[in-house]
Amino acid sequence: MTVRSIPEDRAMLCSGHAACPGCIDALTVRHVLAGVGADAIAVVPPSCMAIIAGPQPFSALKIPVYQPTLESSAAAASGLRRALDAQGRHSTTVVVLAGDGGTYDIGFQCLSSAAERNEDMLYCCLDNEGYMNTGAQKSSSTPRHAWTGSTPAGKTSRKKNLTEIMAAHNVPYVATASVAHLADLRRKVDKAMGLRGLRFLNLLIPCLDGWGLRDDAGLAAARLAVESGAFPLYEVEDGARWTVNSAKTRPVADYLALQGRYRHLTAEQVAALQDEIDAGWARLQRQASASAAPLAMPATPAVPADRAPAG
Ligand SMILES: Cc1ncc(C[n+]2csc(CCOP(=O)(O)OP(=O)(O)O)c2C)c(N)n1
Ligand code: SF4
Ligand SMILES: [Mg+2]
Repeated sequence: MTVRSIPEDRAMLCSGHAACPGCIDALTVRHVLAGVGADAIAVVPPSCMAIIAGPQPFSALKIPVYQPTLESSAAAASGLRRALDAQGRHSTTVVVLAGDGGTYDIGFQCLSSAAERNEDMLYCCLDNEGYMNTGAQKSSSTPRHAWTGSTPAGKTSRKKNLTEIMAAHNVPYVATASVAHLADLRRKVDKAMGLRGLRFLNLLIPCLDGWGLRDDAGLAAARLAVESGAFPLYEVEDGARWTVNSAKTRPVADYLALQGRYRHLTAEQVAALQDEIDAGWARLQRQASASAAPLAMPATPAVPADRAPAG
């Protein structure tokens, strides 16, 4: 068995789903759910993933799906967790599959408070850097200078660094990942599944339509995002131990050139984006080297006794 193969009993996203042809949102979720397994409930707010999962009573997912409002995924997941625990179903995973608009922006308040309470859930942000299923409007995840339907001259502010914000909540596990680096993604899902408490995965999903990509360029864009350092792969345990899992091997210009949303950029704007990425990369390296020192933070908060797995 290779990391690419998914046994039938772990294939939780079926064919016949409604993703745009070629979109790696579906591929990403297929691999995330292969790591999560059948004993799970998905929380899917309005987003591309809600469309992909399908309209009731139809579903492309083999696990139960709860669709909350756009702003309430982490609160809905907290409630489901408590209901499952009250029934003694401690081993059932609550997995959130939300977009960046529903996570960085409108759902952030309840995500932050769920993180503060260390609610036991796997929260996955499917980050396509915009409100894509409603026609590609900007979110606070959209990078500077990118075209969107609501920033026709390019976005003027930078991408919010939600991964670092989540790490600052000192939850057990926070990581970035991409299906273009599949072994790393599957390892991170497995690692998250081995922990309790709030685990947050930020997954980059190049949007074919919103980013101006060819139908077969989703994986290439994801790979270039990592290799240019625009979307570095890293993980943070207990808010304290930072590990970088990728290398920065090419200029951001290679990544930008693939995408229609950056077609209007001047050479100065490309250079400014390169400077921004270089500064972010240097900061990440400093975090990783500083956390190689002995731990100053308490270790992973224990799951409260009344919510500990049975047996
Ligand atoms: C309060 C509220 N405002 C607006 C909407 C309309 N709406 C549904 S999905 C969506 C976009 C969500 O974007 P994101 O979370 O990034 O998911 P994506 O579509 O990009 O996967 C919007 C604006 C809504 N459902 N609820
Ligand atoms: S709108 Fe973009 S992110 Fe959404 S399914 Fe289509 S290609 Fe994928
Ligand atoms: Mg989005």
